[in-house]
Amino acid sequence: MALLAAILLPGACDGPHSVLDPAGDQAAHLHGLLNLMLWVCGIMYALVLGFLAWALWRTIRRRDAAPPGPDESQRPLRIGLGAWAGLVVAGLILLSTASFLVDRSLAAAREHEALSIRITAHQWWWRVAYRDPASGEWIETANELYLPAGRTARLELVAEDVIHSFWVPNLSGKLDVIPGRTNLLDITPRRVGWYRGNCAEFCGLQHTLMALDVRVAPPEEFSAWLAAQAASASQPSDPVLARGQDLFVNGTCAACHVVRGTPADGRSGPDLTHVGTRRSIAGGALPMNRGNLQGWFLNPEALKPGTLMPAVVLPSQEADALARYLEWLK
Ligand code: HEC
Ligand SMILES: [Cu+2]
Repeated sequence: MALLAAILLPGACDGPHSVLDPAGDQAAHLHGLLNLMLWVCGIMYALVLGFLAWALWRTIRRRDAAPPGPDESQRPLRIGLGAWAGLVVAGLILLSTASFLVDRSLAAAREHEALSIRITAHQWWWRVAYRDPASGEWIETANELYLPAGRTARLELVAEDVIHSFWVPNLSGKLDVIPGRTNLLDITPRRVGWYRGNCAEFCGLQHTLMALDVRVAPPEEFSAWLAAQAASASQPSDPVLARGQDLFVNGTCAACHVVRGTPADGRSGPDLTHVGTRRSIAGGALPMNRGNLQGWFLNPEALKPGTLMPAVVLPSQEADALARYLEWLK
């Protein structure tokens, strides 16, 4: 399974990614429905094959016997056909009812007071914004979604450019993310862990490198994480880090990226205030570490051809200082 996942799922977001292993209420409901459909359809299919085999066997056996007389009763055939039709109708009613009830249960969580998280899909990354419980301000991060276990989160999904689709198979079904409208998806995660999410609708060249790390955290871990994300970046005292910050703030980077606590306030790229805390970079393209950060900003095209982030030309010492600064942004 792990090998198969490694082949099929590119990039560094490597948590579980399966509808067969639900870790939240909505995924569990869908999994139940899937199981019911498999059983009902499986049994029907087995019955059809069984009757077919029986009919063939009867025909072969009868070929040598005398042909049936005109007076042979049609009653068993009629009863059999009637029973079969009844069974098919009952199966269809069962499946429709179950599907209707599951659909209702997916919508039901919407009545509770939920944690609102705004997710904006971009080519090819996810902007994730939380409302700070202390200040009421929006706190942003990217390509990483933290959810508290046992509490319903309401995801407000919007797209900035083209149609995407949000999908974390272990937690819920997929939902299209459409420019110009907000789609709501409720998730009630139960099992603590890391999961893999991704874009499930072809959205351009780098669609496959549009994954996100999803962390279902115990409530205390979630609150601590949110408080840490809400803080602005601090001022580095180390001269190399200070040089890195200077390059960032006064270079091109600041035109597209925010680092709260510095003058960098560009909005077209991911918020990098705490980029060093993330598990991967650029939509799960690479694991987070200093070497990968440097490789990324020196040549993003090499990794994600078509990406909207331009390369930067820097002497190696400066590139190193910039990468150290990004890694230090915890
Ligand atoms: C024209 C706008 C633009 C400029 C200039 C720019 N970036 Fe980006 N950056 C982006 C976009 C867009 C992404 C998301 C790309 C993707 O994943 O496809 C990104 C992604 C990143 C990421 C990965 C973030 C994450 O959460 O995965 C890092 C790190 C980064 N940029 C650093 C830099 C640095 C350092 C500079 C300056 C040398 C810079 N960027 C200049 C637009 C820009
Ligand atoms: Cu997409």
